[in-house]
Amino acid sequence: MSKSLENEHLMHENKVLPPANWAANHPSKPSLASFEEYEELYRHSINDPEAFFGEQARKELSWSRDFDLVKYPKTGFNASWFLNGQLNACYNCVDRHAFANPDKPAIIYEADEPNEGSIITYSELLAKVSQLAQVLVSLGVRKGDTVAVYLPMIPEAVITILAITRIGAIHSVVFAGFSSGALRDRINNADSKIVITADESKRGGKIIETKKIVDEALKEAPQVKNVIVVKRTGNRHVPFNANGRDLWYHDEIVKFKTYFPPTPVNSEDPLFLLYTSGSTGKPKGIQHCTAGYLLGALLTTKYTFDVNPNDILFTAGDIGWITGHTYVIYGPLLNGATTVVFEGTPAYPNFSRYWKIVEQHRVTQFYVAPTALRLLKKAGDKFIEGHDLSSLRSLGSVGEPIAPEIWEWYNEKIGQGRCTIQDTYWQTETGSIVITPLAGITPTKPGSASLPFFGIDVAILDPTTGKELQGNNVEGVLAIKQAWPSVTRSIWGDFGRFNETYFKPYPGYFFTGDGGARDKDGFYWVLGRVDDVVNVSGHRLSTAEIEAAIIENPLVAENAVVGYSHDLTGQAIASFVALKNKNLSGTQVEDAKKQIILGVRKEIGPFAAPKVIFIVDDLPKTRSGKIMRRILRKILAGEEDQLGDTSTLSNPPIVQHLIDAVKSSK
Ligand code: 6R9
Repeated sequence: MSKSLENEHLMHENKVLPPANWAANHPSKPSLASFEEYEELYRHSINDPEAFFGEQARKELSWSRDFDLVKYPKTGFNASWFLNGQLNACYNCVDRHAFANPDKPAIIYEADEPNEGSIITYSELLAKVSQLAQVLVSLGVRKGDTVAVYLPMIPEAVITILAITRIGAIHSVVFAGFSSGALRDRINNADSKIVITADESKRGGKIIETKKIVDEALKEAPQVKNVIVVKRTGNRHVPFNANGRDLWYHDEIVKFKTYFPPTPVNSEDPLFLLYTSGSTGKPKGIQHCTAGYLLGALLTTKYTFDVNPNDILFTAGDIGWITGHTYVIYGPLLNGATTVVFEGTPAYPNFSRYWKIVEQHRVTQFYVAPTALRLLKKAGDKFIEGHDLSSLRSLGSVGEPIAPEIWEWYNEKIGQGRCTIQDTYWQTETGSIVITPLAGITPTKPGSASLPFFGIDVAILDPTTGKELQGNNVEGVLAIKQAWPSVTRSIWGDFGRFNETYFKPYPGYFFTGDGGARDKDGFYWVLGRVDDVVNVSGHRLSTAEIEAAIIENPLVAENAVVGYSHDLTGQAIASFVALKNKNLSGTQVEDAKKQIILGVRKEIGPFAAPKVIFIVDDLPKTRSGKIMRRILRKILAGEEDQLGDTSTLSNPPIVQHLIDAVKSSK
């Protein structure tokens, strides 16, 4: 078996132990005492998930009605958790901490411009969410309704999300980097009647015309009744529909008192939707439920990063993605800790920004995507020098594989012998981290996400037969074989597609879409997507969705999009386009390329734009007309001698044509 392992080199890495003095230097008490304690708890969580999670749920969450049963049915993925229990997400994140520690900072807002931020205590947060909750009620929002959120990284984003949950409504956050077209589709798919947004956004010193994008989206979203607009920049020229549709956030909240009781919801009631990309062009509204998701967010934050109530967690991810949901908002607040909400970029005003924030606020846990680390490593270590990073205990990585040399750099330059690295593997669908080393506890290997979290029973499957590969030193696709509390419950409005996507490919397992390996020590390695999902700077993109945007261009006859590896962004997008008119001049072709890029920016967002476009005569297709993207990927990687089986190609000469097209553009 081991002979056929493509990634055998990974299997020889040795373990790195956490720094010897890690526990001794701990300001209070680590969440777990030893690796053996993890192993014992892990075994218990797998052998008796009901006992394990039942106990944790009662201990960690506040319930307005206790649950009768931990899980039903006992087996299979179509399970419900904490049956007949009732609770409120906002109460668990805010009220209980506001009552105990009213003056404790809940949010440290670090604005795009240094020194323009603010601090919001738990009691202030309770007042603000209460006020906004009443605004929503006054506009007719009820339990079970969806509310769209299109906001930059400002405290109002957190307040908004929590206010929505306070009344039992469902938030549907759309990443503020998405274009009007993508926003419109998500608002319509979720049937949201209220949108909460900002006048403008500021990022890296640049202004983004957020409200204008919303207005454009709403031209084709007739069900939207109201838009609540947060004043971020206060630019007086921002379009505002004064005949009742648009409302200024700040004018509305002051109409209401500063306490409003939370609405208890059932454990399984949806908490939020978050759209993500899959193999097809249509984004999926991943639906998470209340109790199971909250428990996953709480436990993973506490044990992965060793977050204690006195800690200050800085997750440098956007609330528009799952990392922001779980580790900017829910995880830290559920634990009663302090969360940093950072509006800017790692490069503004210079490459020291993250380290300045860490130093200034005495951040204890820092969590970011490798793409930012690659950028900072390249910028040079002088941007780290002189910054006091001694408050840090745990450094997290998320969203894409972290290359060993970046891992080493992170560990050495930022960790400085005091921290452990948490390479956390998980997905929008998993709700919270599923494979990770635990801070100060688990030995690590640069590039490996290491071992599963409590309740996560990982399997490596043979991709063709679907058979589970037993033992160590195995490679295949990554799957999970038991339900756990925070796994997604559905795709919004499409339970059929949900089953089809995650449970049909390998019956009996939740299929992640990633390749994976288990090495000689039982450590897991994530080997990238095996479907048509591309990861650009930690953003998850569907090639089908980009292709659909490109085909909208009237000049385009056919196109195929693939990912290729890129130094800075991890992967980048390449698009192969066959134009309808094959006789365009050089400048006309260049114009067409520009238009194609503009089209993608408009339909999806700037982050999805192809990095390179190859204009070709035709695409490699099977006789039944399917595009063979594998051939395009191999040619781009310079592996044209490893194209594999090309006998099904309907147009074999196309291969040389594609090779020439790629070579001539280099
Ligand atoms: C949390 C998040 C999920 C996809 C996932 C995988 C990739 C995430 C990773 C990783 C290697 C890690 N991914 N963490 N790959 N090592 N530590 O990113 O969710 O946006 O849904 O993306 O990201 O390919 O399937 P999401």
